[in-house]
Amino acid sequence: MDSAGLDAGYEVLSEYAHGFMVSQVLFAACDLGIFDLLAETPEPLDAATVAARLGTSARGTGPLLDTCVSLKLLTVRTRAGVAVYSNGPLASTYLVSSSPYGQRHMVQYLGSTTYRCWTHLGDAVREGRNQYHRAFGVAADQLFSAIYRTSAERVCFLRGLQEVWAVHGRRLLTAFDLTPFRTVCDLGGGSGALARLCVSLYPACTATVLDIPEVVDTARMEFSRGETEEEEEEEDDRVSFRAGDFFRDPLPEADLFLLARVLHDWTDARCSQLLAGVFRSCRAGGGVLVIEGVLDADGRGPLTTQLFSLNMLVQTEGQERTLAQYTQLLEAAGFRRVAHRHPGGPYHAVLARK
Ligand code: SAM
Ligand code: ASE
Repeated sequence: MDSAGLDAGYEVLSEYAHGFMVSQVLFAACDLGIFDLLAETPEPLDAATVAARLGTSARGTGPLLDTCVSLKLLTVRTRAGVAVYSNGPLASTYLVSSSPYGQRHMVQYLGSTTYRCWTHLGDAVREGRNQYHRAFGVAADQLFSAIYRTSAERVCFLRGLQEVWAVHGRRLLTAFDLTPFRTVCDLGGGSGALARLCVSLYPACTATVLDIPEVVDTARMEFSRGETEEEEEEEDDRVSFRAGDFFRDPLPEADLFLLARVLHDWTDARCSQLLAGVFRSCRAGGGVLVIEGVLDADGRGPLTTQLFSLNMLVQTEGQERTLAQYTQLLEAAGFRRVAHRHPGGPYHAVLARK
């Protein structure tokens, strides 16, 4: 290799080896409240003011702000010879708490729980199992007992997971015309955010969110909107919660079952068990809509989905799958006419009919 080739290789290596630092800058800036502070103040702020308002050091704050500028999270200009900072469009849209598209809780979850599990990626690959025991000292024989170690952790997970639907939910739920399906059951529907979006997009439909009892309690207490606006109340009226175990309890009858980021938590055997139950409770002519990241046919991309699949290794019992793998699971359960849409973004929609 010539020296230019060596240098290019070194650059790529260096980017990979230091990639975690980029993540940590994002995590720290969110945690410290930099984006919220800059959103609250009408004027851009200099580093000394940011440090004073957040109670952080001058030595750390300036470099962190300037690094955020290089990452295009913040913008900087000079006012009376002093650098002043404000949020860039990316931060204003996705990192400010008050934004309807805010992703802060997911960033927080990735920076705490997920990051700690990833410190043990090598062990996970060696052993072929998730790393809750090493990372948190908790047994993981019941996966969601490990995921929901404390009520704070449960709220953090559910809050984080629902945020993506504000960005990608609409295009996934309209990738197929779901108008014919009047009763929808969102299995493992968590906070109920996707079910609420579904009834708002399809005014004739009602939805039941089935999840484990602690999640249903949390969803009712922390995520019911309690707004007074009529339209939202009416939407809330069309979403109900039901506590249960989707592996053991009879499922409610429905025209359409939603399975969003549920199958990827589980082994093929568990997925087959779940889909068999879904098939039994699905009305004739009904269907199941699977929303997941989907790997390329050869499993070698896209990179983001491959990383999500490694995340399933360190955090769950499952994996991300190809369309052929989802088709096989669905058809083995009795479903047919498997159709696929990728409206853009990290997730795909796979609709199969009974
Ligand atoms: N569907 C939501 C989404 O995509 O935002 C949440 C997905 S989350 C990764 C998986 C969900 O399955 C959690 O809400 C979890 O509580 C639920 N779950 C796990 N095991 C379950 C079981 N045995 N019965 C019912 N729900 C379960
Ligand atoms: C799960 C989804 C997630 C289980 C653990 C999880 C996510 C983060 N941790 O079903 C959201 C998806 N993002 C990634 C990186 O997998």
